[in-house]
Amino acid sequence: MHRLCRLIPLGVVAAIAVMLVTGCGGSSSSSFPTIGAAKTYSIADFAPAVVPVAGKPTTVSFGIEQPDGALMKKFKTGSGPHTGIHLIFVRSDLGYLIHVHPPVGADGKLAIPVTFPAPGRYRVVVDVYPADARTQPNFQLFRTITVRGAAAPTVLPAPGGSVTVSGYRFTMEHAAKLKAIQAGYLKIAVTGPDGKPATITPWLGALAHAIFFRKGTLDYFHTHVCAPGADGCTSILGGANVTGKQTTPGVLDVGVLVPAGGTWRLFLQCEIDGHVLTAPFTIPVTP
Ligand SMILES: [Cu+2]
Repeated sequence: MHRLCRLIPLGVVAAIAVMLVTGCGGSSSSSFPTIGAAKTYSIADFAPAVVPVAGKPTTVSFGIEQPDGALMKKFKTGSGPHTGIHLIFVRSDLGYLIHVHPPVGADGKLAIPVTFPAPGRYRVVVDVYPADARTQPNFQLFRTITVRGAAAPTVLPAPGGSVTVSGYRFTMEHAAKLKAIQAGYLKIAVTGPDGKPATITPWLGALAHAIFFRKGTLDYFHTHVCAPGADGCTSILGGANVTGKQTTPGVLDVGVLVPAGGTWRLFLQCEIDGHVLTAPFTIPVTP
């Protein structure tokens, strides 16, 4: 079975609308039916909206309210990366990213401790994969969290180059000329502290998670690099799709398929030698 990830273009309401038509009873022919508000999926009981301090664990909790008002209790399961709930926090200047998968309680409540690295305003992306997805495999809901304190602004580096994280070096070896809504690839080589190609271990169902946010609007796109033979690694946007792969050990072909031009930041996440590493790059995309 092919499991595909359809990422919703930003600005589109990430929900299935159920129109309720009321007021149709009776014999009067003079009144028009009243159309109720569209019922959608939404985040319920989100807490906290304000985090007291950076560097200390804070429990973030919420539920996914369904159109019928009940909390969603069943999420998609399986071996690939496109399952359950991805909970992602990105600071509004694209300086920091957190990516976790909160466990689902029997009552549908989700809670997970999160340690924010620095003060500032964070966009919260809840990427939901319902168990009974019919029309689309996933959708996203959004919130904002503010971590108290003065935020030192992040200056995004120039595109390309290298990033060293905990002694591991990520080098952009080739960047395609990227255009909005067209699949393109970035070749990123990873070496260990010894300078040799790194051995990347699958983490959360993928060899690497490529999480993209657009500067300013904080539009979101998320794709994966999978081990050979793994399924559920293709991302679709409009009529285009992209599947990342590891060409040679330690070299990742990361697929990019973003909905709009502008400056994007790629947060490439993978596990090497027991460490989960996040390597950020600046990615220009023409409209
Ligand atoms: Cu992922």
